[in-house]
Amino acid sequence: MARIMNMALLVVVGVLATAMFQATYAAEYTVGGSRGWTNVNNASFYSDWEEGISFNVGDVLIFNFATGVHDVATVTKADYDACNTANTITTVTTGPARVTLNAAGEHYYICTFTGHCSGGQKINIEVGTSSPTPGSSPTTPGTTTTSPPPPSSASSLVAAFSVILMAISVGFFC
Ligand SMILES: *[C@@H]1O[C@H](CO)[C@@H](O)[C@H](O)[C@H]1NC(C)=O
Ligand SMILES: [Cu+2]
Repeated sequence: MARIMNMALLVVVGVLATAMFQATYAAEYTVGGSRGWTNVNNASFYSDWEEGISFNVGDVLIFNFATGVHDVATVTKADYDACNTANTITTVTTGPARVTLNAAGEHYYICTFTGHCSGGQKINIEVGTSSPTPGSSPTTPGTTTTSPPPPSSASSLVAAFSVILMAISVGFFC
């Protein structure tokens, strides 16, 4: 009887740990890396930054900027191309801003401060339909995990926590 209880506990803890790990496995990306979200005066800076990154639904963009000096506006492709700030769809004025990519497709972001977009403070994010990219680690069907570079400290923490939980539950089992 005690052994069955312990086995049940093992299963529950294992499932919980796995669920926690997957729930927090969406990648977080700080746009522009250490330079953050700023007027870079460089037309290719942000497209260079995102080169090689495969964005998936659920991933989070962190626009790192000081409130009142920049902002993040979602715009159409036409307004992105023209740096038109008159028809923004949504604007986040408080930095740093966390923007969750909750739909596949193209997403266009610009800064609406005068001269910033035309100076290169604009980024076009293409979000894939969460099929694993070639070369990523194999996943079980139905999950959306990939191998994002680099893993955020949060997901590492959860991974470590999961391992500890597993170890504890194995201890119960023996
Ligand atoms: C623009 O940014 C890219 C990426 O950081 C860099 O490689 C390039 O040298 C920059 N160009 C200029 C003109 O600063
Ligand atoms: Cu700006």
